Amino acid sequence: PKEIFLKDYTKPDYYFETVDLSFSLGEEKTIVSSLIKVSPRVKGSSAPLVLNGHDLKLLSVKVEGKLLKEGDYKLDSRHLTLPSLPAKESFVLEIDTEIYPHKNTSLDGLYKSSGNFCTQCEAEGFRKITFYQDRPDIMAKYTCRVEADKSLYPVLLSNGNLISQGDIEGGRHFALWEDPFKKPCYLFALVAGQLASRDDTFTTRSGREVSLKIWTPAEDLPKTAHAMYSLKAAMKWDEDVFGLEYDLDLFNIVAVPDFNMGAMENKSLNIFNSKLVLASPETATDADYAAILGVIGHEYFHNWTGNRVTCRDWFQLSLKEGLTVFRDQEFSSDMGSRTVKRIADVSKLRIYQFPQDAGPMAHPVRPHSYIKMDNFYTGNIVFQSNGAEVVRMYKTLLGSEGFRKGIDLYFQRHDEQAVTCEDFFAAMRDANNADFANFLQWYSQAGTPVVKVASSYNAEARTFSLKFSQEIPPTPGQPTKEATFIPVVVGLLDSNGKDITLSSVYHDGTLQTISSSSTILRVTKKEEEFVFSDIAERPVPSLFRGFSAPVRVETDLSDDDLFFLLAHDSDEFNRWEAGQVLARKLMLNLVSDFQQNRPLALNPKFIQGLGSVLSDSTLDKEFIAKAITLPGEGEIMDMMAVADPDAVHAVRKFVRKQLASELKTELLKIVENNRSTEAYVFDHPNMARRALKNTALAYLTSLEDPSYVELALSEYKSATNLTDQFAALAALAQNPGKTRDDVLADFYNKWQGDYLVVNKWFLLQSSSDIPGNVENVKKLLDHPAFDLRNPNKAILCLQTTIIQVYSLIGGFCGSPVNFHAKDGSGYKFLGDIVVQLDKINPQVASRMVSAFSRWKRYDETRQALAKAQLEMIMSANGLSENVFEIASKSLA
Ligand code: HT7
Ligand code: ZN
Repeated sequence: PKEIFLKDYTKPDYYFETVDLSFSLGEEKTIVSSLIKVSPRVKGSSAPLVLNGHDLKLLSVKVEGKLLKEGDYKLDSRHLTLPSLPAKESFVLEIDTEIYPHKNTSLDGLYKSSGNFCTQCEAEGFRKITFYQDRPDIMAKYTCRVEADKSLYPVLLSNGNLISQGDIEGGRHFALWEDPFKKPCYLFALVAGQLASRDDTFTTRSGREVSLKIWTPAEDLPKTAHAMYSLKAAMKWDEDVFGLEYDLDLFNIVAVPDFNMGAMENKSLNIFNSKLVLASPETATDADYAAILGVIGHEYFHNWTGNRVTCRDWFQLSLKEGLTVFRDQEFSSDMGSRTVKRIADVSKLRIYQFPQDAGPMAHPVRPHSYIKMDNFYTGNIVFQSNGAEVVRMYKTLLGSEGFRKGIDLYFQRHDEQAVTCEDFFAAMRDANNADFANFLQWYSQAGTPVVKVASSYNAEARTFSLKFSQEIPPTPGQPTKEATFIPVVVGLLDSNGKDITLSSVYHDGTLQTISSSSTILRVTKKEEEFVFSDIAERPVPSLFRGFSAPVRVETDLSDDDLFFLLAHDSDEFNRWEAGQVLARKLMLNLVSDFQQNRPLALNPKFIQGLGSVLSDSTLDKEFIAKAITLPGEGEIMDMMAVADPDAVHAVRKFVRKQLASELKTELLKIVENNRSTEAYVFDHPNMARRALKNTALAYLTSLEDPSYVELALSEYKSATNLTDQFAALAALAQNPGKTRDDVLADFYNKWQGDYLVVNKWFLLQSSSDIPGNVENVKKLLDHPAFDLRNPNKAILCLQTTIIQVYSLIGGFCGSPVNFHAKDGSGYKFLGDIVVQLDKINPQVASRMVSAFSRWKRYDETRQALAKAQLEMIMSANGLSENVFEIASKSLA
């Protein structure tokens, strides 16, 4: 497979001005006709026109109405090349192709989902529809005529405005769509099927009435109310916060059960994985409701950040994704609790992004090369979290107003253009006359910077000094790194726990006056010192407030300092962070005790510290739930020289049980005081209440005390919504035994008709850390609701493969103790699945194979076992480029 490099970017030789597409959809085949107005970049160019095409049957090519004969063009398995073209300012190219959507299990290009046609073109799926210059800097105005059997496909949708529709002979009908805005082909979309819509309207601030439609099978319509609420909230928020208004009269969302990712921002026709649209209190949890809000917002926000202004090439992915993820994070913060959202986002960064940045797939925010672009869409539902952090740093440095000025200038300069990350940087800089020093390094260097901070207080001089040193570990292809620009938001606490009003800070020969309780230190060199003056007593520094830069921080703060911050910091994020740092330190020490067969004992101060957070009624309840949740096993393993899944698992379980046992009275009170019999409401106070109650319940149930098991069973039975019911189920499922088996069976019986709920049931079991879970997961593969091993059935019923694969296999890899079972059974299980799955869906298979990518972090036995699986995968026949890229880079 060919590697593509950013440094090789060249402008296209030909631009496409207009594209008229016509689809004749059929059960056995679909005919796609395209008519493109082409104009050479340089007048009189004699360059060949190279079009991408994959799995297409070429029917005919015409240039200026003249049919080309076989010798007039070159066709290989990936390209159609037209060597000689008219030396005119523009000419018309017409291409007819035949494709087979019903056989397309890759869910890339045009495929069928539950009998309906739908498309996914990002990143490079359009080339599976027709021959085209499939690159985002080809921006054209499109029309799309869709024709299909009327009874099978009564609804025909595409981008833009509906121009005309009508019946044609043979029981067929058509719809003609026109998109008035230029777009790259990855934003093209088509949907045809039996769908009903929930309709609403939104009036923009300039008075445009936009018709909003959410399309699903008719029986699911009642479950789209929250999605519609989310869409309207997002439209309003984008006007209020970014001054961005919707630009067409119609906005469609379609929910499909079969989708490789969360959703897709196609112009005016967003396509969603059903799990991110459908919600009712009985079938969706608070987490689902929150994800729907965030992802509906995310896709809508792309209308400006991604669609109106798009990427010049795929290396610039962060230009749209980093910015749009940042925007959806801000949206969700404004709709709920800012601190809690920040904690959740930073946790995700630590779980998904930091480990990736330390492994063989590490790449900068703007990668230098790729084999398969799809492999760069990593993370969970939301990827590019590092890119979002980079955008957040602009805002931290410029303040809200300065950031908004930068955004305004960006749109003023680049509307309807395909641009680069430098263009965004330049807009931010120019709009504010800002000095961003070496900030651009964030785009080009891979790896998570490690920042060490040493503090010292000089009582005589009344100064407090912070010395920073930064280092970015080597990553593949980048053995050495330059210093980068790290904004450090700092506050200093006095002995009462109050913020000291900072008056001035001395740095690099200059004294800067401040007069506020926190300030931003601009750390731009490998080593740098900042000295605060007029500090009356030794303060406790609160560093990187709000997680002001995506770095790993190592400080010289004592445990007492950290307990002090946990109890007093005015920055809530840093209160949580102090608890996490303490927990990580303490767990790492216990891991070493465990490895050396020393008895485990939990520091009583830690229990006390968490205990006081637990009973602090002034704190937000969801914040408390987060504060008493221990760092995950992956996070602890990430800090070890050789990751030891068994030790980390045993220690985390031990700490949880100790906490539960010592704090049981408070935990029980929390469960009892936070029940509600009221109807389900999705708002922050209610979600926070449920989160706290269910976290407490899980702690108590972990004790395996019959009275708490009874309590969890009664919570399970009396629950009036899925959030509470599923939380009680999960609490009970921690402990192997009959109660677990019975309650899991009961839940399946209740929900077997709802595949989204059944997928949660799969996920709960596959990600379970109960001993020997590999065997249970294998059994689940035989469950009637699971279909991976029958590709024919899979084609008919894709949802049972794709979503369930995520639930079952993805969940399994997320349970370190079972995936890394020392006998290699977890690795073998995944290896076999990857080879099988790669034939059905390479994008999903490559995401699964990434679970092996950090195999070198484990002991020799595990290394050998994982390596053997990677080698086995590499030797499989007909391996996809997607899996090849991950497996080969992992082995390198
Ligand atoms: N921009 C969208 C990315 C996406 C995608 C990428 C590769 C393969 C399949 C895909 N489905 C959607 C999604 C987003 O930004 O949320
Ligand atoms: Zn996106």
